[in-house]
Amino acid sequence: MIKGRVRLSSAKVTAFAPANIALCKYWGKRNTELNLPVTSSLSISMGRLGTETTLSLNENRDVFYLNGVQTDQDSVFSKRTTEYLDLFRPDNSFFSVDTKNNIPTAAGLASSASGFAALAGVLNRLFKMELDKKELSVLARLGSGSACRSVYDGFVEWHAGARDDGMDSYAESLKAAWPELRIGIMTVSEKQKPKGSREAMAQTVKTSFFYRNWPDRVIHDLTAIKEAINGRNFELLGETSESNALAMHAAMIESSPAIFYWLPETIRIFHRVWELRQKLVPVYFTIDAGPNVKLLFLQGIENRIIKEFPDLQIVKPFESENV
Ligand code: 2P0
Repeated sequence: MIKGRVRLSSAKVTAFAPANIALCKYWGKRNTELNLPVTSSLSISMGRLGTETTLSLNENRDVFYLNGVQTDQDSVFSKRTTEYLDLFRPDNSFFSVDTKNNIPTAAGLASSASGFAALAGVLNRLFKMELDKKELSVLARLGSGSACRSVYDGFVEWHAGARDDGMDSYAESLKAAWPELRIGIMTVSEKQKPKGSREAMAQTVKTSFFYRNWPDRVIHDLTAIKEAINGRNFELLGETSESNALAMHAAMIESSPAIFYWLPETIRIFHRVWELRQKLVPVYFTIDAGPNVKLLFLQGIENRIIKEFPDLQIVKPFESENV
């Protein structure tokens, strides 16, 4: 179906896609082949942090570069990229893929999300498929679930959909800018995590009793976060996002065997955030499938937060905004 729409091009094409951080998480699939989620989710894209990919056709074999270094054919990166390219590959043709991440690869900052969104973008250009954003989102999802959200800037909702073929499982921009919003990245560890999110997700769905409550939890949290965005209610946004992330981790911790991504430093950061809130400093956190913590706060307290966390990498999600 995808191959039917392609027209060959000899060009070298480049596309950028931002990383994204879920405020209401995607955790669990109803179809592992098509990356169809159990629930909808909602994220914020990370502005200029993400992946830039350059693609061209190559003679004889595929070649992949990750941050300037040619990758081994047997690496996870090469295998996942090859599998994805095979969906589009015309007979007897090969690709050269040059991927540059300005975020730590595999450090819980979802470089696979920006990676597959950028790859879908360059394939769309190289083969002149002229897909709209919604179609691009469906294609990106086939590479990695959360990649369907990285097709857009700003706040993004991924609709879970109900169809078996996944054509109603795509992301959409919420078209709401909140220029004062800041994300602070606290990198606790850049090491490869002990268990990838794909495997962790499947295990949680299969063995966690707490996970049975997750779909209801998401319905509640999505409503609250959208209300918070529409009403610029930062406390509601922060409280709901933080609690949603902890609920996801609770389900993982309660699965068998326990999936526990936090390091001592991760927990220390949680406590520092809670202590600040006790002092009426409005800062919240969210955390993905790894030990790194992302802080949520508004521009007005940026100096206070930098004083508290000098190593923080601050992202202004709406800086180069065009939603
Ligand atoms: C998210 N995560 O919503 C959640 C929160 C991690 C924790 O999406 O198997 O790389 O490729 O669909 O998208 C990470 O999982 O998984 C993720 P696949 P993905 O951002």
